[in-house]
Amino acid sequence: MDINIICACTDLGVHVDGSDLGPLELTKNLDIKKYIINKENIIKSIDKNDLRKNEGSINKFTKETYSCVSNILKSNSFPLLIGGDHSCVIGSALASNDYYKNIGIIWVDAHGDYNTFETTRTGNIHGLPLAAITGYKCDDLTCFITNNHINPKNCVIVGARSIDPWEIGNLIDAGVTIFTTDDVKSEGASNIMSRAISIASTNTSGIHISYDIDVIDPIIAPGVSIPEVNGINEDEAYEIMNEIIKNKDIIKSFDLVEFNPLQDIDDKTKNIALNLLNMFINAKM
Ligand SMILES: [Mn+2]
Repeated sequence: MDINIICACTDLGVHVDGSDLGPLELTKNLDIKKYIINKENIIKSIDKNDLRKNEGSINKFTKETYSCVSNILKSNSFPLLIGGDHSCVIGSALASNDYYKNIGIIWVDAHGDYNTFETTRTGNIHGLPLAAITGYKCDDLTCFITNNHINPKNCVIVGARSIDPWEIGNLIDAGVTIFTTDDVKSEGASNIMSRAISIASTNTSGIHISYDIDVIDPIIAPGVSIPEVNGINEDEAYEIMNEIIKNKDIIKSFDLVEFNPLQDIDDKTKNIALNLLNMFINAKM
């Protein structure tokens, strides 16, 4: 299948700078049709009391990614979005859900990304996208593109180890399945991923994968904006990808996000991200 890459160059969803530089850094040597979406040129809000940081610009960005991914799907190509902070995938996941009608989602991430404007303490919108995508109290981030959301019962988080106490209530209330980093370590990455795929694919037309590179331990992958200690190791990161590849026919769209070149050390994170990307591209093409 023909793959099209969307470079989602934004860091407006987090107070740390640099994830907007990730997409071009990762794709500069890739000979694949590429669309580049740049963040609006604004002075980023880092005001502690602003609990809706850069909301207007993020919504503009979402509109652009939504229409870009929709067009790629209509042309029968596969959308591979490279972020950017995790706020950049609202448009890609919902475009895929609208095109295929009813998909599931697997969120590989150290974080839950399931805050709302009521529960967020930082106002960083990269902590809200999964709630928005599954229609949990974040209509302001999605209503201007679609009224359809992904069913939270078909939503699985893999590798979580940093979920805010007020965020966990949202996740339980919505009915999202959570596999923690400890689950991955005790049951094995392949097993957990295969269970995740089974939950996300039940009564759906396919799966959207959102792979946040901060799921990996920051000692081996320091190049992220919000690192969380005690993450999965490199082998586990590839095992997760291999399980995705095994099920590639039901994977309808894919994001790889949160690589931050300004935080990277000796290209450690970049090299792992490139390995993951190449594994997927080679399998899917
Ligand atoms: Mn994330």
